[in-house]
Order: sequence, then C-alpha cells, then structure tokens
Amino acid sequence: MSKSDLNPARHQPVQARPAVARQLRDVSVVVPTYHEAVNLPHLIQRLEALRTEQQLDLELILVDDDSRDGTEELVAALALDWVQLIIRRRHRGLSAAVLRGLQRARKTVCVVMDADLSHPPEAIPGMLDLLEAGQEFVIGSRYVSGASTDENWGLFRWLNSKVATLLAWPFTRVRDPMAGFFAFRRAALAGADHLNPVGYKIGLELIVKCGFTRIAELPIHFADRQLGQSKLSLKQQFRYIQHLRRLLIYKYPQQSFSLHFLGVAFVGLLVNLVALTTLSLLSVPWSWAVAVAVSLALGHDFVPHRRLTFSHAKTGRLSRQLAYYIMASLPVALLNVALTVWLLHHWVLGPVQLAACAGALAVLPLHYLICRYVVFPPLYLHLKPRVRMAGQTLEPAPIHPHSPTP
Ligand SMILES: Nc1nc2c(ncn2[C@@H]2O[C@H](COP(=O)(O)OP(=O)(O)O)[C@@H](O)[C@H]2O)c(=O)[nH]1
Ligand SMILES: [Mg+2]
Repeated sequence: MSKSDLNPARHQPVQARPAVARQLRDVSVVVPTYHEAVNLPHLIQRLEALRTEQQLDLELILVDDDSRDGTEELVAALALDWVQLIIRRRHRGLSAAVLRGLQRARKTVCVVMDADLSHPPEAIPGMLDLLEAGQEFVIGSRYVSGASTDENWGLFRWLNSKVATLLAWPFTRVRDPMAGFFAFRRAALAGADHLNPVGYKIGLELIVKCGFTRIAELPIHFADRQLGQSKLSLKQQFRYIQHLRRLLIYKYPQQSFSLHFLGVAFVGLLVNLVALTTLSLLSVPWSWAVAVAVSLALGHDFVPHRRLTFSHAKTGRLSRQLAYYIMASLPVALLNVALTVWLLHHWVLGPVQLAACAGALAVLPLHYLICRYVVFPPLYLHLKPRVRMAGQTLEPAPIHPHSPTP
C-alpha cells in the first residue's frame, strides 16, 4: 500500500474545517489496539495534523492488549508528550480496553475510534461542533445521508451489520448504533450505570447506560482496513446477542422476565410434545404419557429459568431453589396433566398434541408467578457493579479476546 492511500485527502467524506472559534478544543482520543503497530504511524500522523490545523488540545490514549508487535517500541521511539500507551497484560477484550482508556482520559471530550484508519480522524472537529451545539453523543456514522463505505464490503458483512443494527432497535433508533467511532463529554461517564464490557459494542452500551437521548450522526466515509487484520470473529457476533440480552434486562426488566419466561416455556413445550409423541407411538396409556411428558418439560425448564429468565437468582443456593421448584411445580404439573387428560376425553377431534398445548398454556401464568415470586424471588435481585466510571479504577472481570465472557 502506498503512503498516498493513507493520505487524509483520500478519506474526505467530512469537509476539512477551518479552525473555527470553538469552545470545545480539548479531546481525549481513546484507541483500543491489538496488533495494529503497522497502522499507528499513519493514525498518529493524521491526528498530529489535526492538532495543528484545528488547534486542538488533543491527547491520544492507546490501549493495547499486549500485542508484542512493536507497538510499545514505536510509541517509545516517537516520544510524543500527547500520546500515551496503556498495556494491559492480564485483562483483555476490546470494550474493556476502551473503558480502561476512558478511565485514563482527562480532557473534556472523549472520542473512541479504531486504529485501522477506517474512521477518519478529520471528522473529529465536526463531532466537537455537534457536541457544542447541544448533542450528548455523536456517532461517526456509516448509514446516514452523505456517508459511504468502501465498495468491497461483502454481502455477509453488509447483512451482518444490518441485522445487528435492527436488533439494537429496542434501545436506540440511530442508524448506526454499531459504530466504533463516537464522541461525548467525559462528564457524562459520571452518570453511567454499571458499564459492563461485553464484546464489541461499547458505543451501544454507553448510549443505553448513560441514557443519551440527544444523539447526532455525522456522515463519514468508512474506509476498509488497508493494513493488518480485523479481529471481528463469529464469536464476537454471538457475544453481541449476549450483550443485547443484558441490555434488555437492564432497560426493560419487567418485560424481559416475561419474554425470557415465554422463550424457555416454548422450548419446554417442544420437549413435552416430543416426549408425548414418542410415548404414544410406544402405546403407553395416555394419562401416563401425558404425566411423563409434562414432568420432563417442567424438569427441563428449571435450569434455563435459573440461568436466563431469573438470572439474578443464579448465585442463590441451588439445592434450596430446586427443592422449592419441585414442590411449587407439583400443583402446576397436576393441573396441567388433569386438564390435558380431560381435554383428551372430551375433545374427540383434536390430536393429543393439541390437548397438551392447551394444558401447558392454561397453567403458564400460574407457573410464572410461582417461579418469579416463590422459587426465584426478587430477594436475589441485586446488580453487581462491573465497571463504575464515576468511582476510581475498578478492573473489569477478565475478558480474553475471542473467548467467552466469564
Ligand atoms: N485492546 C484491544 N483492542 C482490540 C481487541 N480486539 C480488537 N481491538 C481493536 O479494536 C479496533 C476494532 O477492531 P477491528 O479488528 O478493526 O474490528 P472491525 O473494525 O469490526 O473489523 C481495532 O483498533 C483493533 O485493534 C482486543 O481484544 N483488545
Ligand atoms: Mg476496524
């Protein structure tokens, strides 16, 4: 790749601005890095140009997860007083790295961006202008009018980005909530509620947990990375689902109980139907078949309810919860079996599976109430702080790149 490819002029979706009389001039740019030594000289060069041309008091905080690719030596050799490098040797992961950088930031505005030059540093003055005009959070966006992405985005990556954006819809209506390029006032972090760094989408986490409502999207040209490799893996995509689940619980705690409960109950019903069908094929008497199928379904539901639906209770005593679950589920099971068998005898036309569905549906509200208030009561409900930006440095739980979050 030639040096001209890295020239700011080639990445000009955003007009180069004159150094206007802007109040907001001091900026901490936080850049997480993992094997990006090859990109850093270009990034630093473009940020340096911005500092001079726009008269910005800009500090760069690189947070590297022990890449050992020459990043440390490069920063030491440059010896620039506005560039600092944090090397994290024990705790890894992109979001955790960004939070570590934000904890170190000292300027009024924080900007987060990738090291790979996908995000044009030249957009930063425009972001500052929008913050100054009263916006709380500014996204360097790929999907608003005037924005563009490099042509060679494969269908998979495009689709992936669109689906991920759609899934964030319950939390924010911005066009590019997945963006890794954004700016906000550092003071907003003081009100951030238990930031929990899971996966790649720290911007979305900040929007939800800081409760940003005035969000602007500045169109950028999102350039494809020219040097080095993307670290976005399939595992990260799964982690995104996990992240969304946590945000759902955070933002809609009541509804999320019901949604999770319904999801688990649906899988339980499938267990019920498979067992019932198999047993009836084996000519087991109906009442026995129904009793066994219902017991299997309710038995199946315990673990996912404990781990997912009522995950606040998963630190509670397992033996106690299981004993309560068995005792409390007994009347539910009896009611379900009685109803299903009654339907089978009086509802001559319907297949056995239909009766089983009706029986399961009828006892669902009772089972929900019992699980929620008897087996996994709100008494367990406590939110464990992961990273509190308002407080002093608290290390987040260890996260390793591309490995499941603990
Ligand atoms: N510190 C740190 N940075 C990471 C990690 N994974 C990715 N990054 C950085 O996060 C930014 C975004 O990652 P990238 O691979 O470009 O993802 P993509 O833009 O979605 O393809 C880049 O600057 C990476 O170097 C990680 O585990 N730790
Ligand atoms: Mg990137």
